[in-house]
Amino acid sequence: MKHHTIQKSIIGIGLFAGCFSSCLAQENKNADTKNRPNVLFIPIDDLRPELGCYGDTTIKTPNIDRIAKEGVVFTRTYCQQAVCNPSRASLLTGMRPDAIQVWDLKTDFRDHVPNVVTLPQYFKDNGYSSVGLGKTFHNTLPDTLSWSEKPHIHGFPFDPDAVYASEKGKKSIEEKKQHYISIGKSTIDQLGHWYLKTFATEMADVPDDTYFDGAQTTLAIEKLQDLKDKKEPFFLSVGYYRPHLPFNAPKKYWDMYDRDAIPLAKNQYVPENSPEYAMNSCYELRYCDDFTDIPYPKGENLSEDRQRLLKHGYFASVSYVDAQIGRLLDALEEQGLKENTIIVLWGDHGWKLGEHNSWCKQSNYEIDTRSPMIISGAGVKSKGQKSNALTEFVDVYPTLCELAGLNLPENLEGSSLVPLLDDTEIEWKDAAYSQFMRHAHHFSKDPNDSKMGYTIRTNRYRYVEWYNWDIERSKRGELVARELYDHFVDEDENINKADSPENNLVVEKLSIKLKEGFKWPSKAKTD
Ligand SMILES: [Ca+2]
Repeated sequence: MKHHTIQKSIIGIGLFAGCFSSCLAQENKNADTKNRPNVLFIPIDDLRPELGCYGDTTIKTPNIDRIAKEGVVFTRTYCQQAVCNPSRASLLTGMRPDAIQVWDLKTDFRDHVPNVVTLPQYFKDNGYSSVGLGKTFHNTLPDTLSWSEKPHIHGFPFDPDAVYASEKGKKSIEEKKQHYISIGKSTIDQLGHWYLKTFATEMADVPDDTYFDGAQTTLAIEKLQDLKDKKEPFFLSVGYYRPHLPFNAPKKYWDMYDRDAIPLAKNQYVPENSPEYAMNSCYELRYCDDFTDIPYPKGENLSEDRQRLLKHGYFASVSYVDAQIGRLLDALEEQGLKENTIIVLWGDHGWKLGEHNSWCKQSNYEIDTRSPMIISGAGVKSKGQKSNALTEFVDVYPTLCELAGLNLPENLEGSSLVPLLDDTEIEWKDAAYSQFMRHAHHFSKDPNDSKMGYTIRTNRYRYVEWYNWDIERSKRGELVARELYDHFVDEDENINKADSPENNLVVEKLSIKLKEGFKWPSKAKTD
């Protein structure tokens, strides 16, 4: 049996990344470029692993399931931080959030690792046409260096995640706009569009292409034809905005579900004995005009009607995106590109739909860190299989390099999953690592009270260590809390058992493993 325990250093390697990768690019270029496989890369915003191919029987995702039939569904893949920008920046650089120092929504990884070569950029440097549609990197940080081409669709805002098409929705936007004008405020983006968000959901009887995800699929299908004609391999990313809030989707996808038959979350309470800052505040949902009054996770439950509306909207949004993926797959087949194309589909983190009495993402819990990932198509031997191996988003970059026959840049922190794509049963990594930075203003009156939680997931346990965090100096302070969840008896992570004396030895071992994984000095700095 092969055993992979690769956990490379995560500190101080970013600066070297650019030089090393460009040297490698030249070496790769000299090899045969034309016969390399294409990559169809499908990031889906806020998609949690509740899909037909993951065993769910309520949600309808026949097209994502089509991808699964031609590849491997990874049932235990973990993002490195459960929120868009750090998760995506980490996956796309192949480096962990601490190495690129991206832990929030505003930091550009190039501020800290300016010369790092991203995954699409590396393929571009190696003779690929690298085309980025929609959201691959975080909305406001599209990283133009990564792409040969980064097309946008005329008429949509720069960040087309909030588009309203119903009369009610359009009226709400117009009223908000007039209000902003009346108080001398504007939210006009770089393309001259107003960017406004109002309601959390919209059921509009409109064609798929009225919203951006449909429109970009039409463009992607045209691009496939262009890319085929170019006769060089392509890396095409089609990044979907739904099911991120607002859950605005055409009516026909809402009509696929009986709202009253959608099951609600079983564990509508925060984990027992957990620190307050471990849970998110649901601010993203509270930002929507029709959900400003929602309770915090430690408060009451959201009414059943409102829970059902949100779950229905989320499911409709997932099925809307699934249908667009079906159009893409059909085009790939019609163009004769299917045989030589690798497909990677991933959601950037999990999402809570009432679990832990919470909504949205942004925690270290299983429900937020566990993310969907399917690798399918060219070069994947185990078709229609599931892998229960502990895998991480940092593994995507080296996997795609190996499948495409490209050398691995030295700075990558993950392991190629190709051995698992060949045989899903082999022994693999014994732990996956994630983290989350909690800004003080979400839970404390003290602006210097921010925390960083580091977590490790093993076959049996989730273990978390929370530290004080100095945001200005990006420095870890003292350990302030621990959490331990035993998945053998508590798979939903409802009872923190870190302080139970019978777990002392387990906690001690997991603490050592956590520090080893994050490559901290043996005497952790606590200044
Ligand atoms: Ca996201």
